[in-house]
Amino acid sequence: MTALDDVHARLAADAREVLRANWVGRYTVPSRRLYPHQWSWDSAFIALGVRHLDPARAEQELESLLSAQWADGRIPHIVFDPAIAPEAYFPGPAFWRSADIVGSPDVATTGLVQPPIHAWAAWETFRADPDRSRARAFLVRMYPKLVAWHAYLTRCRDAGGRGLVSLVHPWESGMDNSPAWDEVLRRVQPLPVTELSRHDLTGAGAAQERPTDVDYGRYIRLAADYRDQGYRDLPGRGAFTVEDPLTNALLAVSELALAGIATEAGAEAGPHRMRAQQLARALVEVLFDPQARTFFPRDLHTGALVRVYSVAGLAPLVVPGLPVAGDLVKTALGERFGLGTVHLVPSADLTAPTFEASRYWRGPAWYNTAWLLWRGLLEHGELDTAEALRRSMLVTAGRSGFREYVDPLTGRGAGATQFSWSAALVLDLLTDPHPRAWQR
Ligand code: 2M8
Repeated sequence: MTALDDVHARLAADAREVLRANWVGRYTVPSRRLYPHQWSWDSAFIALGVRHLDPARAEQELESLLSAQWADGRIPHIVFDPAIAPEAYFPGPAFWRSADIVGSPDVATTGLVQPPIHAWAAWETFRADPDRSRARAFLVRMYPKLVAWHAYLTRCRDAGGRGLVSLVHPWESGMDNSPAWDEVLRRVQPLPVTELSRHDLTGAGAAQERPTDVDYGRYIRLAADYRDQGYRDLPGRGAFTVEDPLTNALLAVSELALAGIATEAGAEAGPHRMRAQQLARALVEVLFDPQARTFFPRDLHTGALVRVYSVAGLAPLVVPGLPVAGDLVKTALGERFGLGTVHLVPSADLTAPTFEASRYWRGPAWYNTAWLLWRGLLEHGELDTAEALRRSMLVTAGRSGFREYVDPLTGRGAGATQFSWSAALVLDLLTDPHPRAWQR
């Protein structure tokens, strides 16, 4: 064993320990203190790592999330654990009142969604141990639920009428306080701070690393409005209605995964491949800016692109055959993201006045978006750049532990410690450094 093997073996052992400590019997909490329930896209990233340790547990992670699916097909962004005190997370079940909605599950949930990476995670989980997974009919059970999930997004969320999914709340993007949302959020009147019970601000330095009270006032206002309209989508647009490149790119890849899942489940793969192509085409036609060499979100109130760079604009690199992949790689390597010269990849433009190295999604580098970029680079044959990014993730995790995010300039860890998806994705990088591309 070389010294590096040794370091990696220790890192993998530490990652396994985080995932063990955060497992609560049916699912994994993102963080014991800050996020003590089940989160939608967290569980998908967690399954991508846990499949290497215990594929049955990765299946259970996803199945437990999908058992809270609504009758309309949506997968809620948080599934509340009834065993956890209601005041442990704000806004909790009493705010969302999901039980009032016909077609909501027995367990309390939010009514928002998160980026649709679930079919991709289910497919990779299956591939970790196909024989055992087939014996449990995992994909046969998952297939109709995942179809219903994508159908909800396609049927109820195409507010722009161009074949793309739109989001109704910044929390749906997974990148809550991204600078890309600043301009759109300005039309939302924030609730006063006296109406917010923020539990996320306890702990040293937390206020400097989390969204501001004004942001939170707007998040709660938007969520309350959506709740008060019974979580109904079309027709009509709430104050925040945007098409997001990361969400739509993950949906395209998940449709490809669904093609594989369909074949396993005895259904037709063709329609899913076609839908993946339609999404990829619409992404480029509607959200790509050739001058800026990146994707931008679109504000459906103005119909215009929001020309604010963020890592979400690079995420479509995960889509196989993307015709503008070369442009995205150039942007990633350029001064705005500094790929190869910084730790991981920053969530927001390093050169913008809004850049903040330690404040949540306004600059810090996150393991999930770096992992997506890594997969995208591999997909498009950028092997050296991909490997450098993988190494940066491993070295940074080795130094700062499995923090929620890191300062991209110094590698200093911030946010929650023992963060589940950071551990899971590092484990994936260590166990599966040369993942199979879609074509193979
Ligand atoms: C963060 O979002 C939640 C709300 O969903 C929060 O701030 O309380 C985001 O980083 C999101 O992407 C993530 O899924 C969630 C749990 O890790 O935390």
